[in-house]
Amino acid sequence: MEIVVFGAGSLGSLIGGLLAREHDVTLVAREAHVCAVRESGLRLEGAIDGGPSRIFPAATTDGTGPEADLVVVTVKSFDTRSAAETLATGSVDAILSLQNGMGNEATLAARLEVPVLAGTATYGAILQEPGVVECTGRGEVVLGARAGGPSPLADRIGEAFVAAGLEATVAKDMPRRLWEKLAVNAGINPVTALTGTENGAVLEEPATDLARTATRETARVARACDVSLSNREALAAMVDVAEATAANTSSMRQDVLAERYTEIDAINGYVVDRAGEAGLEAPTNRLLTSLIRTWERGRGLR
Ligand code: KPL
Repeated sequence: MEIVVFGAGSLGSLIGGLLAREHDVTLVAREAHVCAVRESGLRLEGAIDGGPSRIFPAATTDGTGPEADLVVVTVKSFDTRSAAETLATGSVDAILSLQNGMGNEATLAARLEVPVLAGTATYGAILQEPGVVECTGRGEVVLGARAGGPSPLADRIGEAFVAAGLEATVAKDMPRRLWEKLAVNAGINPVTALTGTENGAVLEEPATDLARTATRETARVARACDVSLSNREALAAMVDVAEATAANTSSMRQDVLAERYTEIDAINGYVVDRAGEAGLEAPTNRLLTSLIRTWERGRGLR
């Protein structure tokens, strides 16, 4: 399968690198990373079981006019619209969003005439330096039709992921899966970013209260949006991911460390907005959103 990974930062490089063991992969990434991959290949470190640790996917900074069977979109949620505009210049058969936050698939589908699948990824990944990505926690990719239900296309893509050695599941309940992942990120990401800790810190006192409350609030808002996600299910998912990626630096903490704009609007900010529409309060998500936005404003990022 010809696959383009659009926005190959830490997670995109890990997924793209694993896929490149079996498929013809092109990474669309920043210049330094592209130069390193072209020169010496992509080095995969950490929790990858077996298989070559140095692989040679194609790499480019220019995502215009892509031609592929599949584009895996891994850009930050706030870059989704511009990614869609670039992807519209090419000829691709299917798009899979593997991004944090909500609303990415709708943004892509509104601008593209190809099928857009929804997905979540709970692998922990860090780009150690250009050309080197470390897997800090083996998670899984879940993908499927964005409105839910069966999808032969999702089945084919799921098989392609599994053939490359990725943990991948095809789900018929993607709206619920996306809310569950949102609940995981709402608990882990801002708490680890604000406290400067690894994901495992949300399993311990005192951070655990904050993370659990944000996760529970998210599940409540999901139910108000007609998605069947119990508090227990959301909490179990958050704890599972925090355990599996305990040593990982969450993507939001990576953004804060690099003094970059974060995905707070598409994660906790999204929860606050949907809560407001449903006439609910989500005070912990509101507090976490305000703190991260204040940090962004202080750095001149917002
Ligand atoms: O999605 C993640 C992120 O960091 O954004 C998790 C799964 C929490 C892994 O760190």
